[in-house]
Amino acid sequence: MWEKIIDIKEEVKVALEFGKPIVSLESTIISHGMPYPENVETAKLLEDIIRKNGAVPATIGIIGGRIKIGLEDDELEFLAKDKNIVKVSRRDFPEVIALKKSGATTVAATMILSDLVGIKVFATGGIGGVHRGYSEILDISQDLEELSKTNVAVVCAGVKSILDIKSTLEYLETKSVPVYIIESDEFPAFYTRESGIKLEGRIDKIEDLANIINTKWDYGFNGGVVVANPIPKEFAFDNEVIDKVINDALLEAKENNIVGKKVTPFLLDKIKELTKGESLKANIELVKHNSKVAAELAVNMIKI
Ligand code: PSU
Ligand code: MN
Repeated sequence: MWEKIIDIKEEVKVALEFGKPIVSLESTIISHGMPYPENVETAKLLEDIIRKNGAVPATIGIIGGRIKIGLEDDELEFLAKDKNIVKVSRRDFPEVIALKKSGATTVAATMILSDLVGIKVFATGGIGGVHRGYSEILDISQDLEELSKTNVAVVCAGVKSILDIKSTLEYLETKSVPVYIIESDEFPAFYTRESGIKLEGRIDKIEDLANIINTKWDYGFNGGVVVANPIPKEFAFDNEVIDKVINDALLEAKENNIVGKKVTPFLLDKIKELTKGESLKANIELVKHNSKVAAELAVNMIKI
């Protein structure tokens, strides 16, 4: 069924055919995570970084009900600019396909499509998770459910403290999702290298990580892998500064009764506003770094 609605960009098609390393990228970060024109500039930059590091980039999105594995420049521009792009996670696929809508794929949706065509490594900024106050309002991202069953390694800068990071990590453990951290003993919190949570799973050699992930899937241990890559020191925020900003953003979301899939984009936008754009700069730098590490991982997974 899927073949009927999927278009694979030539560069990606050739890479798949010849077993070359490929890294996928999501589009929610473009449509709902960053403002124009920084979003489209960043999207193109990430593709270049992946190419420079020996892999082929595949930015994934949905245009008029068709699944695009690798977006052309005009399609990227459209997803970056148009105001009616649907934020697509697992449950939204039938609607956008049937009604021929255009959609930006979340971490969950990008994992589904990556796996479908055989892409094993995916780079993004941050994954969704268990929201703060979940005991009152049960807000848990579909990203976590997807990580529990879909064979894709997601390179991210950890989890933002708009979320309950501890509960997110417990949930991942419950769902048997391995978490690895690049060159650190502490799980990173997106804008900062620290979250106060020390974990096992430190990786100092990317070959080791590639070996572990290949082994996981070779032996049938299905499901995703979280690769947490701390933001480079020079771009990291001060813990106290970002904590205050996030608390203010959370308060505003509550006051404005923001619910469902609008919560995360609302908070990201508020954080950007409250940091006067500094958060956007950090966001761009960390996702650049993640793209580089993801390309290295994809290259090593093929070498072994
Ligand atoms: N976290 C970020 N930036 C993002 C997202 C999350 O720091 O852009 C996006 C990703 O696409 C992620 C989605 O998959 O939000 C999660 O949304 P929700 O919390 O509604 O599941
Ligand atoms: Mn949610």
